[in-house]
Amino acid sequence: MPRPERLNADEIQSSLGEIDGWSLADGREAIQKTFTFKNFIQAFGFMSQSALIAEKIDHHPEWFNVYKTVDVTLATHDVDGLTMLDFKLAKAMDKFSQS
Ligand code: H2B
Repeated sequence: MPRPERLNADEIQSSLGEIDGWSLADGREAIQKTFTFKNFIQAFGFMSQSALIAEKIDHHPEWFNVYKTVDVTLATHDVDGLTMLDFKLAKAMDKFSQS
């Protein structure tokens, strides 16, 4: 499958406008969000659901979990920037975090 193209600054801003709680990372073209759950099991369930979609779309998150918190950073390593895959994964993760 061809990799999607790197988004430009305007495309990044408009894509960011479609999702809540995500912001641009410092010093790097990436987006990040901290998810906080009720407990570790909820956090881990979210990570399991996210892992399945990540495998399906062949696009993987960078994340750091401590107890009920998951810090997520999304970027497309292949283009050293952001692509629509990051926003697709961000939207899916937002949905899983609410279920
Ligand atoms: N995940 C992310 N976040 N960025 C990538 O560029 C990427 C990936 N590339 N998962 C994929 C895997 C690539 O390495 C494989 C070979 O398709």
